[in-house]
Amino acid sequence: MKLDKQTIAGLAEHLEAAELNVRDVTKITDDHPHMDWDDAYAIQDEIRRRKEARGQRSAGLKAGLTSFAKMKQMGVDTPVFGFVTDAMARPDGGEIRTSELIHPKVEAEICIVTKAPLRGPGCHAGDVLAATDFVLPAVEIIDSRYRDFKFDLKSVIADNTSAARFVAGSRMRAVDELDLRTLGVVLEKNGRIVAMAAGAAVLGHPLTAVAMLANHLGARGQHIPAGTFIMTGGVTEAIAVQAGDHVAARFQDLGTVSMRFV
Ligand code: OOG
Ligand code: MG
Repeated sequence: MKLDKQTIAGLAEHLEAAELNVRDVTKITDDHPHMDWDDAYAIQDEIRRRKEARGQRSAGLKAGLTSFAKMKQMGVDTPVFGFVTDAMARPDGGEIRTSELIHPKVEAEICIVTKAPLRGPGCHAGDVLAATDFVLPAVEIIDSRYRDFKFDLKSVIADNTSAARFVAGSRMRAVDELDLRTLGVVLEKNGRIVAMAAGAAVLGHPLTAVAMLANHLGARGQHIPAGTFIMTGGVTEAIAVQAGDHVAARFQDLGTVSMRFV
């Protein structure tokens, strides 16, 4: 760790204020070029603590920058991990208020819920398969607090990996009924196809992202508990949306997740 406790708390407050006031900020590594990975996750942990102190509950974990399309779009090469809370959840088919967001983008994600704890290091996709209760689809609405989505990995980790809203679908399937590599996803905006991919776009197999998350937590003395909802990361590049847009993500075997931006 390169930053002291007070600086970490100050940066968490700074980034949360940007979120709550719907105002973008410059990336924090501009002012703190020496901050390290532990500092970045410590800032994210402090943001989680602040949200929980205000009564929000953890609703799950997320992996991000796991697909080659997303890594290319954002110019990075390593996945990142974050969390979502109950306050970020929106119903399938519902409305998302853009006045609460800076510059939202949508991404289609294959998600799981675990039925057994997952502990790294040494966790692999097979362990994740054995610990998966069911698979479900979701759309994540990301909203980087950084101006023009311009960030580096440490800055985006501190900013809870741009987490803002998410909409989970209601069709769940057993993992052994699906081939998550060939599972197709079509993302539509206003009835037009804007992106498409198969599950293999996420690190070759979406459950690899969960194994990486378990290994990441294991290195920090934490684990993924049973019953955890986990988003494995956008399968395609993220698509910008604005008020008036209708988005539908059509997942092979998992149904459609839709929402309207108002
Ligand atoms: C970071 C969040 C990435 C995903 O699914 O790839 C993410 C960003 O692109 O702003 O959630
Ligand atoms: Mg995402």
